[in-house]
Amino acid sequence: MNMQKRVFTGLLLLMSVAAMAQSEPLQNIAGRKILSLNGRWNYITDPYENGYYDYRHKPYDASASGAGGFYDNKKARGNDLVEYNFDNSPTLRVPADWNSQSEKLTFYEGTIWYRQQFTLAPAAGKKYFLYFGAVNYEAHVYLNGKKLGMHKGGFTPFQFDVTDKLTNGLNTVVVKADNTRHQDEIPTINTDWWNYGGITRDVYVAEVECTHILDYKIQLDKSDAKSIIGFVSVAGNGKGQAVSVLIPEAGIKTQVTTNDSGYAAIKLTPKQLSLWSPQNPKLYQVQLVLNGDTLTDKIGFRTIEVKGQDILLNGRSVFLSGICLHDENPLIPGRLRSQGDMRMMLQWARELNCNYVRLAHYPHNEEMLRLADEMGLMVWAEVPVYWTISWQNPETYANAEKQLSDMIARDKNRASVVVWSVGNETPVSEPRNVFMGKLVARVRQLDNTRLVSAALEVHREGEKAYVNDPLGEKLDLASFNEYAGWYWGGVPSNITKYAYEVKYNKPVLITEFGGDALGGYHADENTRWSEEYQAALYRNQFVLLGKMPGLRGMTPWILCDFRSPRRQEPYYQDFFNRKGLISETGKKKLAFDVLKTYYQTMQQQYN
Ligand code: GCB
Repeated sequence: MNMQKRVFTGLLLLMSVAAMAQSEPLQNIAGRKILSLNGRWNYITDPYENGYYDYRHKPYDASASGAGGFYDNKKARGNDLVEYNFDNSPTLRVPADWNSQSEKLTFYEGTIWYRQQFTLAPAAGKKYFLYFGAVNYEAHVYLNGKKLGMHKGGFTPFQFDVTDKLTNGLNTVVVKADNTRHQDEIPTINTDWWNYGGITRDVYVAEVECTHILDYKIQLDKSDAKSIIGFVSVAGNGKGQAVSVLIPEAGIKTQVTTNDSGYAAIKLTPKQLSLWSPQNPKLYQVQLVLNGDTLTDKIGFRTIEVKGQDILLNGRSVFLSGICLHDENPLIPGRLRSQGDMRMMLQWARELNCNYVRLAHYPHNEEMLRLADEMGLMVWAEVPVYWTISWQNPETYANAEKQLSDMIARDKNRASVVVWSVGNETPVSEPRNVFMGKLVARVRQLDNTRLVSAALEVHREGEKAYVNDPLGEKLDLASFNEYAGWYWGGVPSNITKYAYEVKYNKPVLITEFGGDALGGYHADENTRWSEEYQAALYRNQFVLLGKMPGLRGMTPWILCDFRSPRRQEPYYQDFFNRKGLISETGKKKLAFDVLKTYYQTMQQQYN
């Protein structure tokens, strides 16, 4: 086990914390005092959920004693009948998906039990949280045999207050991770990506003071480059706490005092700021000090707004030269596991002359957003409200809204994020319009410093392609996916005869276009699956899209080939979606350079 950072010492304070429920995650987890539980975890594959249900299919953890499940972490003594054993079970790396770690697990969907042990000497008067960056999809978490709670949603963080559940000495965490797909969940059963299971992101124990900074937001006002706005919230004895806010390099040193709910608004007017942009990804060190304890972050300041058909970054019209990314390293292939993986992906985007990325179709790792801040890439961030969701189920809506607000809560301090997306290719209907409209309204309540959008669809009549989804009225951008030259429109040279008719006077952003090419397969421009076909598709797309005067950016689909169970053509696809500009062996296809050159031209036009 990787015992990172400071290891805690001291005695456990026996505090009676009322509920051990899930608590709102700490802002900036990596900036806290943390013990990493990353590393090798023992695991048990449990397709029949024997470790969760008894033979009458009743959950053990709902019984009077709460005992009986694998989370008891039992060991047979003598002749005892115990039909599992974590000690003798194999291990999986955390963070990482399970599918990429064992051939037996490549296609596995269901329950896997994880166990990790760590020693800790909890200190008196401190609070402890067990934090998970993400577990796909449903996680039941137990500490020392006691259930902490359950979390749904494969891409957002969650934590539990474990202050009075920790033992001074050896502690055991058991997680039941279940990635079974269900119609009513977010995402639903049908997606075009691999349903990677497991504890895919970091796990930490964080130690904080009983009264501590829980959350903060510090961002430039959306349309006023002179004001930094936001808030700080204090948990514990939060009322009337003085919090100092320092941005030394910008000459800011001020103090705010929290109200009865532990909340204080922040409004700062720095004399001068060097604004964040892809050309100048300037980040300021921001310090929040409470009772002598300093929490440090690196934050960039920029404005983003829409004016007519222009997108203004720091008041200047920009063209978003982007590319879509999945949270998947094609070379594993599997979920990104480390900062190195993430840097590789974003470096490839920079090499393409991108100033922007679409992190499809769900929240990516927090570290990815921090890297985008540092590397100067604007970001479209999205929730997995993808294709045909159960629009009429109130629980499904609540789940979507929760994932959306958790994503915003986590990433609201990242200058790189310029667009929050509420979903992708959702089919128009009244219940869907209501569902999506509510999500848009929710984003506007939560964050008024960014744009709100969604990836819409087009419908065609003859040679006209219309963008008139009623949801478009509520969005800041006319953003849509279109697959001329692949799913319709014939061969690439044919697509320039089409024309788009966009109903809204808003900046047009093409959120997807593309076609499959098997890396290394060469043929003529009319032969599907060849690199030449894909390159020709890109060239003709630029002509087609260039007909729209409002075109302000694009994120073709996609940077790298990625795994998908929907892609079954055995030779060309072999369970890979091949629309990547980079193959699963890391080879750049011909279209990579075509897009790179186009972006160079666009950047020259806009500079
Ligand atoms: C889309 C989806 C994306 C798919 C892509 C494709 O429209 O948004 O998730 O992977 O098309 O390759 O068909």
